Amino acid sequence: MNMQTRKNHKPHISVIIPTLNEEGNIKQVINGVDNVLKGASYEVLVIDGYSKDKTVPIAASMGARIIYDSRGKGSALIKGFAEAKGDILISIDADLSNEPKEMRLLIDSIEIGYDICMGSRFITGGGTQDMPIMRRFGNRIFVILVNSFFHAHYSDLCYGYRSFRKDKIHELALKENKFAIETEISIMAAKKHLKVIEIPSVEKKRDSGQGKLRTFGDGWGILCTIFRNLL
Ligand SMILES: Nc1nc2c(ncn2[C@@H]2O[C@H](COP(=O)(O)OP(=O)(O)O)[C@@H](O)[C@H]2O)c(=O)[nH]1
Ligand SMILES: [Mg+2]
Repeated sequence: MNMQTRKNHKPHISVIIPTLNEEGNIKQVINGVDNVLKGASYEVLVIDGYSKDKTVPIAASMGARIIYDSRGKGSALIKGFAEAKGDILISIDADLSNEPKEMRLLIDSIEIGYDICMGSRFITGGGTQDMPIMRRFGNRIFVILVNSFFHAHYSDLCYGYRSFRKDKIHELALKENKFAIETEISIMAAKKHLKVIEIPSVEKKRDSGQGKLRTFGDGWGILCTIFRNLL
């Protein structure tokens, strides 16, 4: 491919949004995505865990493709990755924690040659307003473990605002159904020596509704994932 062709080739982008009872947020999330991607070629996939509220009708009325999954956030993302038609895949939460305009950096990073771009709350320019002290502590410990066991240099781990080169995603052979999915992605990316870049990301407070992550239950799951991958 010569430079001219590359310049003219607009990548197709798939935005993958896992949802569970996000009726108070989903409209604004999709609006935010639409605003930033105006003029680009893209699709929005909502992978819903059988929400009991109006999440699905709202998302469908805004043109999102709806896919159902009953197992958890990880399983929802894996299904989204498999169904996505884009060259660049973006995972973004449905609770208004992630700033849509940061997608520009997520997209650019893949376009300039990285395989995965990970938002990080813990490098200059990043931050979080949605992380109680125990989670902050747990995340830090997990970062240290993953970096030392898998020879990586991550600054953040349990954060789902990321982008991926589509043809690299199958190399990760992802299996985690729950909240350990981000950890599994980071570990597999290190094991497969993928080209990873971190960009600063500011995580805002969840807007409406309840967070589903359980600090201790899911923290234990993440720890198990780290040690299982050592074997
Ligand atoms: N499909 C699906 N999505 C989920 C599930 N649990 C959480 N999510 C979504 O995953 C994203 C992150 O969840 P959240 O509860 O905000 O986790 P936290 O930010 O880590 O506390 C949100 O968009 C949720 O709606 C689930 O079981 N299935
Ligand atoms: Mg959240």
